[in-house]
Order: sequence, then C-alpha cells, then structure tokens
Amino acid sequence: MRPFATWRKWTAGGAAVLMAMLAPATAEAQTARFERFSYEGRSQERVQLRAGEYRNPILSGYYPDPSVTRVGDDYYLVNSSFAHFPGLPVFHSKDLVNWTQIANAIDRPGQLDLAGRAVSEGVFAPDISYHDGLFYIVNTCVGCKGNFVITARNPAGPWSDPAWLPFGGIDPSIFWEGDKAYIVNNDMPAEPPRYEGHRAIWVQEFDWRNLRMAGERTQIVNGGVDISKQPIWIEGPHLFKRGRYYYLIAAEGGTEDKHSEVVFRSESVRGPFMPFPGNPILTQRDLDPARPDPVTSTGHAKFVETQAGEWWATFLGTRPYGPDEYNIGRETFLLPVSWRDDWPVILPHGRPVPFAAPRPKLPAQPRAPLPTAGDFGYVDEFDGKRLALQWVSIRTPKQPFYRLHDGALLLASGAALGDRQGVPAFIGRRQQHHIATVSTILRYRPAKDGDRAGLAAVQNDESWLFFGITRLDGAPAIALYMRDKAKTDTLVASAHVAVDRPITLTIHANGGTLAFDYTIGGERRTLKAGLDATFLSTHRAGGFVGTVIGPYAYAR
Ligand code: 6LW
Repeated sequence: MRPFATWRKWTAGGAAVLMAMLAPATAEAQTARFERFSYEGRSQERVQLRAGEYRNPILSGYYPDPSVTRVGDDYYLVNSSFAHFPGLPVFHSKDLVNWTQIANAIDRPGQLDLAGRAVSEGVFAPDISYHDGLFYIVNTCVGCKGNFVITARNPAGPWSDPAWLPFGGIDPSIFWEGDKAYIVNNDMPAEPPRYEGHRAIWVQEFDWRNLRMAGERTQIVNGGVDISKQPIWIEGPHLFKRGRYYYLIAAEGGTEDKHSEVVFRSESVRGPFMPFPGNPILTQRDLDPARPDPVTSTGHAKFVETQAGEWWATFLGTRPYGPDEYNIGRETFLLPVSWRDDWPVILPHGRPVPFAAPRPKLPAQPRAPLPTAGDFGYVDEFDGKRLALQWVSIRTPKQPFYRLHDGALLLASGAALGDRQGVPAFIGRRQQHHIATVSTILRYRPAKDGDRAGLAAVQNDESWLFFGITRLDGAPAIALYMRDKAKTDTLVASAHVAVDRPITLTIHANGGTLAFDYTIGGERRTLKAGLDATFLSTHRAGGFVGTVIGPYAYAR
C-alpha cells in the first residue's frame, strides 16, 4: 500500500509574525544574508496557444484540491497547504484563467498551531463559498483539532480564527440553499469498513449564524459509485443544485494515478443519491501510460457556473516526468463541464486533458503580473517591507526567524531541518516547473563546523537537500547534503571556498535530475551535476505536497 493510504487514516481528531522583527542584524557570523532570489521555470511540454485559448494547468506546481466560487463577476479559489505556513492560499480571477494570489487565509500563528505536524498533515482540502456578505472556508486540520470554519468579509483577509466543528473525517464543503446551509464531507462509513479505503459521504445541516452543526447527520454515499467493486477513498465531495436535481460530485480511487471524479444526483438533499451510469466524469487512469506529456491523477473537482451560464470545473492533476514521478506536486487544472440528460461530464472517457483549450466566455484579462500558468519567472530583491504571499515556511513559527532589512533577507537559526518538533529557519517557494533555475546571492560566514546557510529543497522532514555554505574540518566549504527518506544527512559533494565575498548559489532542475553551481567573484563552478532528483518526488517522499525551495540557515 502506498504511504498516502496511511495518511488518510488519520482523521482529525496580531499581523503575521513572520513579518516581524528580529533584533537588527550585525555583520557577525551566524546571520545569513540573502540578497536576491530568482526563479525561472519552463514546462516540459511545448504548447502553442492559439487565439482564444488558455493554458493548463491554470496554477502550476503544488496547488492541489482546488475549490472555486463566484461572487458576481469575481472568482475565488483556495488550495490545500498542509503544514506549510502561512497556509490556505486564496486566489482571485475575473476570467478563470488568470489568477492572482490575494491572501493566505491562515496567516496568524494564533489561528492554527501546526506544531509537531508532518509536512503532509495539517490543512487538507479546503472549500470556499460566499453567503450574505461573508466568505466561508471549511477545512480539516489533520493531526490537529479536526474540522473547522473560518470567515472573512473580504477574501483578501483578515480571516477569522477557526470555529471548530465536531464531526470526524476530512474534506468538508458547504452547500447553500436559500437561507439554509449543509456541510458534506468524507468520513468512516456507518458500518465497520469492509476493506482498506472504504469511506462514505455524509451530510448535515450547518447552522451558519452560530457556526455550528445542527440536527442529524446522514450517510448519502457508502463506499462510492458501486460498493460491490470496493471503490476506495470517496472524498472531496461538493453538493450543488441545478434544475430539479441535487448533484453530489466527489473524487474516487485515491489521489495518485487511479484518481477520478464521479457524480451522483437526487431529488432530495439527503438522498437517495443515484450514481451516473457514465461515471467517472473525469479520469486519466485508462489512458496509455506511454503517451507523451501525460497528465495523470486527475480528480477532486469543483464546479462553478459563470455569469454567462457556462459551467466549468477546477480539479487537480499532475504532470509526471517519469512513472508517477513529479517533484512539483499536484496542480490545479480547468476544463468546461458539458451537460447531457441532466448529467455533467468534464472529459469523455479516453480523452487526455488538453494543455490548451478555448477560454471561458468571460471578459479577457491581461496576464497576471506574476503568472501562475505556462513558462514564467520572477526575481525577489527582498527590498519590500514584507515578503510576497507566495513564501512559505514549515509549521507555525513560535517566534520570528527572519527579517527584511536593507534589501536583504536575514535568517537567524531555527530548528534543524528534519526536526519535526521544531520550526526550521527555512522560507521557500514552490518549484512550479520541472525545468527550473533557482538562484540566490548569499553572504555568510559559518562560525562552527556544521553551521549552514544556503538553499534547501524540501518535500518533508525526511526528504530534502541542502546546497550552500557550511564549515567542514574548521574551514568554510560549499556542500551538498541530501536526505532520501532518512533521519541523517548524506554528504554528496563539497569544496572548500573563501567566504569573504558573496556567493551565488544556483540549482538547475530538469525533470528527474538536478545540477548545482556556485559563483564567487564572477567565477562559476559546478559542485555537482546529474544528481538523481527522484527522491524529491511526491511518490518517493510520500505525502501530498510538492518541493519547496528557498533560503535556510542553521547554527549548531
Ligand atoms: C484530500 C483528499 C485528496 O484531503 O487528497 O486528492 C487529500 N484528494 O480529498 C489531500 O490532498
């Protein structure tokens, strides 16, 4: 059984501090000074967009479990973020194609304590909705306190502290019907599970005025489309109404390459729900595994009806470079929903997800200043007052570990990377393309053997690499360390260097391989090329996230 199955068993039983202030840094040893961070990314598939087309995925990189909603002619989307902090990225769009992150719904340490959480625990699939002047996100903190709801008048924040909801399971979603609300979610079935992965979908009324559950909870799907076939991991449910029917859409098959989306309908919100005879309405699991540029693991969809009356689905999918291998996580895709005989279909059986497709009939928007789709890059000079919304660390910080000062990011030491009980002084951004170049300029003088500062590329506490400056045998050195599902480091390569000048560190990713360059005084050297990077794939590392790369510092 793959590791994610074990994860699934764990049903959940002031201004952002990260921006706050360390004491002013001095030029002494230990303070790592990062002067610039640049990213340049290119997709492995070559796609030529024609007029009127958009590019899939719409959010490249680790942005899984999308939930989308419309308010007037504005669209909002939210993704899972597990134990990364700040968490629950919220995006805005006017055309469903160009997205701009406007918030992290969890951005105050007081909102959620992710202490001790593994990177793929924490906040699972969220759902965003709007009713009567207020936005709602319902969600589960796995390994922490379970299901909760947060609200905001403005989706750009601030979002409230959680109101905890006393039901088990994961993936809650709100369905609004007039003045009433219901929450559907995945949980254990009402009977002892018949097999591994046997789950159910439940519905209960949500007393939205008091942020609590009301009345009886009803199981509306047991197992999946056909329990005699032992379907696994029915999850990510969403309810909506169209015409005379209530529709329930849900993912089935597990979030790896057997993933799919299925649909049921009923004339009553509590069922009985009948499965669509043409299920699944989206999957790539029966396509030729040897097809070029495959999109796989598609499912976990949510629909939105546009102001023009079209229906669209956001869903997750992956773009592996090898057999179920991708380091960039599960991504957000968009496809139209077509209706026939009052049943919705996202993609007819046997069709591959297209990388280019006709846009929604919505007023076209300019490309976002920081694009989320296609090839793109950016440079962060660290000259703002706070870091951009895209920077994330691991677990909730107990105290600030970085500071922006004079065009640099100053990192103090935190816990060692790999220490699950602590918060490392690590702040990174998602690797969003298989072909990517990530670079930083670093000034740092290690005081003791083992002190480190540089770039870390992290899947989780046991699967990561560090490339940067350390001290080996009493002398400063450039070093590359890695952990491949391990509790201790392996030194891959090292070279002694002088650290009296800034050093540029560059990581080149190309699918399943990585190369590491450093430049001092205009002279460029390669420390290591052709490193097998499959240990940074979600498949090998286990869990639900993608690789996050960025500055890290640690003093012994
Ligand atoms: C999420 C579940 C899933 O809660 O994976 O793919 C879990 N779908 O619905 C974590 O993302």
